[in-house]
Amino acid sequence: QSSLLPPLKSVTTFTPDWKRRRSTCIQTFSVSYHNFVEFALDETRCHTHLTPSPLQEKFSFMNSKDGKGMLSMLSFEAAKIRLLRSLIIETETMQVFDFAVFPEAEYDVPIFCANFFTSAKTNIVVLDLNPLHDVINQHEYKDKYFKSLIPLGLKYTQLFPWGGKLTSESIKFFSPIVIWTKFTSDPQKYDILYSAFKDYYKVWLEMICKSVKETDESQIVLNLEAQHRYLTWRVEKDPGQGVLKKLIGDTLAKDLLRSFLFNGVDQLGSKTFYDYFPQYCTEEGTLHKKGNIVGKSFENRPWDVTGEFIGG
Ligand code: BLA
Repeated sequence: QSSLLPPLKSVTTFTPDWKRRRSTCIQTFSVSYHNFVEFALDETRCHTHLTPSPLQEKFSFMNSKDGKGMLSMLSFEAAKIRLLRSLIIETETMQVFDFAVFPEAEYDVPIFCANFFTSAKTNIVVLDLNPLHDVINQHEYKDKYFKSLIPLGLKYTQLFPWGGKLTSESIKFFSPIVIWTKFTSDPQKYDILYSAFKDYYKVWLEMICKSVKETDESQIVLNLEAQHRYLTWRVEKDPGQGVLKKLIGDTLAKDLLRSFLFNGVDQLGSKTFYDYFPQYCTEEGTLHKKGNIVGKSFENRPWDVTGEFIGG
């Protein structure tokens, strides 16, 4: 009898938490974003030592209110890296991957950003090295980080057509190599997305490894403000907010956004959303919650093949 039981030791020793938990839910997706995080962590560990973030204690695993979905969170710190964090959401009808790495303010290295939403019908993908500073008008910053990456961007943006109109301000947080796309579920597309993720992450790691600590205090302040502005934008405007609130309720969703996903928004600066984005302030002084007043723009890719901005 007992020989028919699975070898308990190997299960507990070698099966990661998320795999054991997931085996209890119905899997209908041909992609698992856990492989993406595992790749990123392994690759990071080849270059630097990762220490668990203090956030890990509070944010590790959560079930959705209906008990049918789960949220898995990981967070780390490392030299030059203020925060590396990952959120994976798995429900019967969707999978979400939100992975970001935020450099310390002494480095003007872009923020690594992978943001994938998968449902039975569609996939919404943003994969980018989000620039800290203006890459539309500031050629120095753009050339420093993106000039050599244009061919890599072209390779993938030819495979992943532009996803269509998006919230106008978002474009300022994107780089000339941004992959912004939508596609219907297709195993082959996930393979390409995985390659793109690996390639983009490898070049980002190279960037952070090569980066030299800034000593000019005024430049550090600019980097810090750029990070804070980015966090302020995403905390307020993340299109995933609605889904998160439905899954875990308003209070937990807000805490997850402010304390985990966009950690630093309450610590790195004191400016408000209105200070950074005054165009969102209505006459009554309330924030436009739905959509935005500038509207959606950029039907087509606003970067040409040389990485020049052509969005007007
Ligand atoms: C849609 N997510 C989008 C869109 C963008 C992004 C550009 C298109 C809609 C729009 O622009 O209004 C992502 N936008 C970004 C990113 C930046 C930005 C990464 O400005 C960085 C600067 N997305 C999540 C999470 C969920 C999620 C956690 O991050 C779900 C829990 C879902 N994103 C999601 C959904 C949509 C979406 C459901 C489509 C809904 C919509 O269009 O409003």
